[in-house]
Amino acid sequence: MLQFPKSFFWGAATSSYQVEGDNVNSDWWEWEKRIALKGPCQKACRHYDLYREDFDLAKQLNHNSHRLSIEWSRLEPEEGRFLAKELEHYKLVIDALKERNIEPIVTLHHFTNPLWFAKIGGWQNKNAHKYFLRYAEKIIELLCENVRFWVTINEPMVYAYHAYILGAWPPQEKSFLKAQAVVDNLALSHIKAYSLIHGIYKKRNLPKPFVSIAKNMQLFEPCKRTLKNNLAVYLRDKTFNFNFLDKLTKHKTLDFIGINYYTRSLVDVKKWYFKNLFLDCCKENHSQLEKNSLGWDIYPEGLYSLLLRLKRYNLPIFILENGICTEDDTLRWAFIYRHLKSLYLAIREGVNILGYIYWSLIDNFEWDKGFSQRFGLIEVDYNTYNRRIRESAMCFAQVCKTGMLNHSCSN
Ligand code: IFM
Repeated sequence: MLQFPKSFFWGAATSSYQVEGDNVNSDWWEWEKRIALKGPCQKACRHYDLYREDFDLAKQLNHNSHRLSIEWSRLEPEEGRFLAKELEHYKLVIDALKERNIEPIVTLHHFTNPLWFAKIGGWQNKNAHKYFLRYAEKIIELLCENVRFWVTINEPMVYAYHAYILGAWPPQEKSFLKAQAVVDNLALSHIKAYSLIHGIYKKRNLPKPFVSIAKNMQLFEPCKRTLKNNLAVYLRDKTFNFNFLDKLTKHKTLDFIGINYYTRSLVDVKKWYFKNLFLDCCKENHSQLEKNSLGWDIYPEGLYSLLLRLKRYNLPIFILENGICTEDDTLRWAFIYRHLKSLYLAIREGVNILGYIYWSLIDNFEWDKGFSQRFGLIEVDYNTYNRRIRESAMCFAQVCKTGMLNHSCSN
């Protein structure tokens, strides 16, 4: 039996576009239509209407915290025009969590943008931070009385990689230079938002908030130990995992470190070109590890070793996402168990961890993969929008209730 700290946060996450439905003023909505994406978002999980029912389920599962995001394109569908109705909606969403004694963790940007913002260059626009801050100010002024945890940007490197290097997400660019500009603008926006948020809380005499980002981290490992592979592992680890955090900590703009962890990445570089050093992955299946339904290696040991390396920042760490898409719910519980064990071992080694948020509370829209991937503790029937609690969710609920981890989960 493994015992976690008493004051641990336990919960699950969602993001607005992936669950709400009908976010018609977002760049993703327009892009899905334009490229005729198979399995477009449409009504998603109808969480916009059903959030109270979903939070009842989270409560029933003993969650004491919940991570969600605000859809910028709903609040500001046209430049500078904020909709009172949508501001009121998010106020009610946060109230609904508070009424259930669930701590809200609020993300300001989770991959999607208002279409008008995308049309003026999105995160490549040198004034991007000004637009972002204007929106951030509105929502922070509105919610500050009820929110302590803010996540400014979700997975900045993942966003830049998919949208500006791989060309898999809107605006489908393939340019390292553009990606770098986007990453710089995201960092600047965080740094400015950090001061903005703290300033608002100070002005209103509220206790200090906790502000961070959600940083996706992967363990990079070489397929074979060659010079090219070793160099690539070093470069990717530095640029993907650490540079962004280094910059924000240098500016003293993180109150904790938010981490999203899913998998490791096997590196196998074919040529000595810049592009290959950063992009080549192991094509032949060298990995013997179990995988999720997207083919990602399940590797809890990677979480442990990254957590120990994060100790050097001397900041508390919050796991803001960790999860598995699978049709096999037994595998889901095994995944959660093994990752929690890694967390426990890291805590024993002196890593200060605030909590663990599973991705995701409910099945949802997995971006360009549509609805086929099932990450949820709760299953969603996309015909009826009925919810069904999975067995793995019940096992996790025991941990949330007792703070104790026991593999043989009996419900
Ligand atoms: O669904 C995504 C989420 O939006 C960001 N983190 C990773 C998840 C699984 O791919």
